[in-house]
Amino acid sequence: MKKYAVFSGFLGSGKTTTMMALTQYYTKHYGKAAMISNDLGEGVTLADHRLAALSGVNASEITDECICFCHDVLTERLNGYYDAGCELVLSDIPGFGVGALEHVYHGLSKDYPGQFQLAPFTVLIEPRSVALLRGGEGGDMAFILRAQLMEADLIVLNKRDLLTEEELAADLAWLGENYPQARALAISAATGAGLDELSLALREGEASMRHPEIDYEDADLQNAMDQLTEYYLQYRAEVCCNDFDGTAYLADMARRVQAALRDGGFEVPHLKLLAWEPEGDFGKVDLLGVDRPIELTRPFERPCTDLAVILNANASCPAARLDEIITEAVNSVSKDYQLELAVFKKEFFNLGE
Ligand SMILES: Nc1nc2c(ncn2[C@@H]2O[C@H](COP(=O)(O)OP(=O)(O)OP(=O)(O)O)[C@@H](O)[C@H]2O)c(=O)[nH]1
Ligand SMILES: [Mg+2]
Repeated sequence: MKKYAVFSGFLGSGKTTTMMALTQYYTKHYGKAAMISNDLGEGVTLADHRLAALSGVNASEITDECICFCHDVLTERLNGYYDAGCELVLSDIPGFGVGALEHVYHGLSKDYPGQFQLAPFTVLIEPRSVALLRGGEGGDMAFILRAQLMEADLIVLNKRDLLTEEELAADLAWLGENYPQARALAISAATGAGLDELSLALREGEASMRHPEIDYEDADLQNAMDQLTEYYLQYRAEVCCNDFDGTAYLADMARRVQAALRDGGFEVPHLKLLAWEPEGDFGKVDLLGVDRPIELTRPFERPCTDLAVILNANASCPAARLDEIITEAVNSVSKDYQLELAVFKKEFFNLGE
């Protein structure tokens, strides 16, 4: 079996966490699996990929380009995995993912007919986004969420650990009524609940290869793209003496960026801060909005002395302003922790350009 599945879904819905959990679950119970993280930064290492690698998952990354537009690179990578015995390969998609069904699934089947078995086109959504849609809220983001769901063959309601049974049933019923073309199921990538159902849905199901009626020129989509800045930073932070609490360091930085973005009237759908010590201990902090609590996704196990840090952000904020905010936060928080910094890579750009 040479099965390939795209995982679309909004920033922070849990695509990477789910791909990591599923790759491991599937490999243990069904057959070898792998995951590919895809994003646009040039010559960068993605926080998502590094997290998967540090966690021991069979993973790789495609950077510089969206897999929508480099089918040769994607095909070569997929074939490499299948040749190595993989049965299922998962990949995500940069930005908002809208259009991935057309560009990746239809594009691949046109350019490389019959080479791969395409699994149901999978869209992840988190409970908070369902609540926004059900409440008729969400601004420009609502258009994107609806367009993503319209592309879905399989809707995966992730983070079910955050819902009561009644809330879960109501959300699934709402998704079923409003997106009847897709099957909806619920999982928690964090606890592992529902991974078997998801494995089987991908293993046994097929892509419908529909052409949903989505207005890709819609002003809300363009507006959201125009506002979104992607930001990549990689640096090394070394303490001058003693050691320090790496988790608190990352959380303080996230808090500082969050406050500055909130004060400026901006939004940050996802800020990722991943750091690791030379011997492999690592920590991760996530921020999913200016009004949401900072998530200590993975605390360090031991005190830190010498960290490699990757910061990736998507924010609705002009690129130059975001750079000022992040640079100020990194410098001032690092100074508080008496850290010497060496920046390796910095890149940021507006997604609409
Ligand atoms: N409570 C809970 N949190 C989760 C779950 N899955 C993911 N998260 C958290 O949600 C945050 C975002 O998860 P990611 O997997 O990075 O989301 P993503 O969709 O890959 O985000 P982008 O790469 O920005 O598109 C992280 O802090 C995760 O730990 C879940 O099942 N339950
Ligand atoms: Mg991700």
